[in-house]
Amino acid sequence: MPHTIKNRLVWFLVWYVAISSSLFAQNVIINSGWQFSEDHNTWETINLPHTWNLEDAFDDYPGYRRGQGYYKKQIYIPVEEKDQIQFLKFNAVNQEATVYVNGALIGNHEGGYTAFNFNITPFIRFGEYNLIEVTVDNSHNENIPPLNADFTFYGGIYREVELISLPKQHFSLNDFASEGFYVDYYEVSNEKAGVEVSSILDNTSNTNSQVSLYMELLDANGELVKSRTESFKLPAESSNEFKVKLPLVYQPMLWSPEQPYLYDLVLKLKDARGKVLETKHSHVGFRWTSVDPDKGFFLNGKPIKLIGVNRHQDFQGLGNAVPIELQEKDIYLIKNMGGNVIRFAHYPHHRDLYKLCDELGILVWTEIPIVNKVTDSPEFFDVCINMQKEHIKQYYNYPSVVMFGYMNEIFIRMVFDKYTEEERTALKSTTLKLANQLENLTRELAPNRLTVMACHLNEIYNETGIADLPMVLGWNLYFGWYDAEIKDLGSFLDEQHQRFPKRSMLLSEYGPGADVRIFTKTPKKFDFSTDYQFKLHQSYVEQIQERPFMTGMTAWNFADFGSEFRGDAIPHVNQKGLVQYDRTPKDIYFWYKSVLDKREPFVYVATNFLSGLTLFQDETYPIQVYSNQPKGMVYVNGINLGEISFENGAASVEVPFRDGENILRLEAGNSSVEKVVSVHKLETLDFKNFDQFGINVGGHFYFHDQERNLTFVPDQTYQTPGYGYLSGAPYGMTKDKNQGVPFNVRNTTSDPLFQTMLEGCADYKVDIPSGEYQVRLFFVEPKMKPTQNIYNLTQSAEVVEVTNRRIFDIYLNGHLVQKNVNLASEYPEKYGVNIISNILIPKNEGLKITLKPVEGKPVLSGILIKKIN
Ligand code: GCB
Repeated sequence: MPHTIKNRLVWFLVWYVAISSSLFAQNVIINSGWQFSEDHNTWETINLPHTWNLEDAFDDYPGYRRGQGYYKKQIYIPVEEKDQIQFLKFNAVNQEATVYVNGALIGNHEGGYTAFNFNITPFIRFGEYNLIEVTVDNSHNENIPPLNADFTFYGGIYREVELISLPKQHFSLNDFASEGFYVDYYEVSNEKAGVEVSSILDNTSNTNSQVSLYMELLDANGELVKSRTESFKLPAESSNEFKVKLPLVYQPMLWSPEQPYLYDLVLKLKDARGKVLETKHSHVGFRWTSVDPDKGFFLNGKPIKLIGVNRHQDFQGLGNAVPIELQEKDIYLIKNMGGNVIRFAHYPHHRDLYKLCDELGILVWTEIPIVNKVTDSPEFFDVCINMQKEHIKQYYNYPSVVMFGYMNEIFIRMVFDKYTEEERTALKSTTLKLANQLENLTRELAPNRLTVMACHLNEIYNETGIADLPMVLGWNLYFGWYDAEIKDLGSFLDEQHQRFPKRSMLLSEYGPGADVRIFTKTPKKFDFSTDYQFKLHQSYVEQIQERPFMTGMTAWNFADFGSEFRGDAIPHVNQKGLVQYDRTPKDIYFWYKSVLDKREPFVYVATNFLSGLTLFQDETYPIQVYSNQPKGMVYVNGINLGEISFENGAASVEVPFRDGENILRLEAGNSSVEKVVSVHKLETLDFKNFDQFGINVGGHFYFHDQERNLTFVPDQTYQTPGYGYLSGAPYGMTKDKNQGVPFNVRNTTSDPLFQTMLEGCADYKVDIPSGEYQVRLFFVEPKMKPTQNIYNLTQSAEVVEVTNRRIFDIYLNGHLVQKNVNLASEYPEKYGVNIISNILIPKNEGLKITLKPVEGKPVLSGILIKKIN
């Protein structure tokens, strides 16, 4: 090709691309290369999603930084785009954002979980770099919900930022940052179904424009099902709403969890010459829902028990700044477990997750974060109303969304905080007023969805009448954890059903905390054992299954999540997850799979976390096995233990383990699984096939200590030959609470080892043979100033002066190790203390630990003995 022709062709292409690009809508995610600073002085380069609370929300010091953070970024906007409209869209910033472009204030947004956008066109310099600056504030703000809640309010720009370039005629971005169109359905049934689209079309030019809207509905194979074109006049500088119905589809494919059939709705906005200005897509899922106070939930006219989970959005090590790909894995995990519903708690989550719920067939409850209490101010009301508008409009088009909610346990602070009677009355009426406004707004904006709210166990919701507002009433019930006993769930629900026969109810939260490092033969309330977690969930599912009037249940929570003030077995983390904070499933996840997922035979042996199981002499250990089959066969080391029947997806097998590796095999249906379990089988404490021995003093459970890669055995009263205490009693253990001290212990990650302890223990015996040993004793002062956890209704409210609570001397076999140990005054508060010393034990004497009280009662949390010689 001659050089000049080639040059011309290149120039033509450059010109063509420039011209044509100026005609199309474009959307660029600008997540990379932002500058971040906490003080306007030191800046670091970061990528979004980002939060500044990754470390301080998990360290040993109470609180985390709630204040301002500053972000800035330069973006180049080409001169070719000067006829376009430029929008900056923030998908979520927690919790208040103030945005500047080239130094000019563009706008402010309150609320950390919904998207917002600003038209920045007038402030842009085309053909140049433009400076975007965002001041983010996550300080407590009386006018922005949530005011208080059991999760960490990480500050930062934690979802994508988009730069959107639009032709002057476009789908509006000014309607609460929605897509500018809303998909509705008409006459949906087995025989036929119709789609109606309301589009908001903006014309920002100063001349009238003629546009056309081409709409097509494609089936799952991409084949055209229906289409329609409409022409509209858009007056200069106007925003217009047009409703268009596509013709009815006969014999439609319906959407359901078993068959989440989706059609693709395509909208093409064209100019007068037929050039496409903007293209939009939406899922279309034909389905209808209803609730019946006696018969539960119905999808497409058929009853369906909703069983699934709540989900929080944060992830271990990432806070709320979680890449979307990682978040999507949660939805796959939930589907794979057999869950058919997700409550996105307590705020709207990333929109792509709702899209995935459409695709995988999971029904959704979505809500805004008005949690625990409200503020009686017009500003607070305005923010709440605005937030619910954003929420509904931004999440409207997902067919998976069947319930829109707006409040969670809204009276809980009022029940626990100190108020005068007058204040209480006023707060009740303010709360009710706001609830009424939000209920009406939700019904008006989302007429084809169910409204919903979640309450905690208190009569106040009935008495105020707030519980009668939503179409579905969620109860968050923690029988067998914070309240009463596991079995009390059913009778509570029966009583409510009888008293309020017109209400449709859903068990919106339930579940105990569970730590995979804690396992036991004797699960107890509030001990954080995975065994208690199993016991509670199994019974709850049974109790709900038995009650047709219950629409369903959503476990609290899918995953462990960050809650800074908590002192669970892992401090700062709420451990009620079915999977861990990093999403490694706990055993209970697989139990749910065995009861919910009937697609193919499934078997599971719950031994994944039985690390370092130590058994004495003839002791056996009960192993849980799960399956969706009625019967199965278990083998240990090739020996058939006989046929087992699965009830409610599970069976317990007493396994006679041998020392060393054991092979457990489970067969059911045509499925089988083999697991290797390593067990220390001890005849005596002879240190022959082990070199360390640890005792979880004061605790009834095994504790697998990851710091030392060792499992501490449960404590006991002295048994000969063996180990145990001769005096004292487990500290802080009651019928209702078996955690010892429910607080963060500083300077350790082995909190459960410290949290349980013996008090008043003068003598402790361990029958070890002669030799040289290192003995490590673990202590913590239990009288700590608790951080208030209003959810933990069993926590003792003991706030005490701790100095000189207890002073004691430590002896090993009569030899003084340390005198006048005073945990309260020698160490910082809540400090995990190790005292280590070596001892030579002469023939047959064994080890005797003596804590001689000088003042008060001595305490002891753990013993670790290492053989040296
Ligand atoms: C609740 C709350 C939830 C808490 C949960 C708990 O009822 O709605 O936000 O995290 O209890 O674990 O205590």
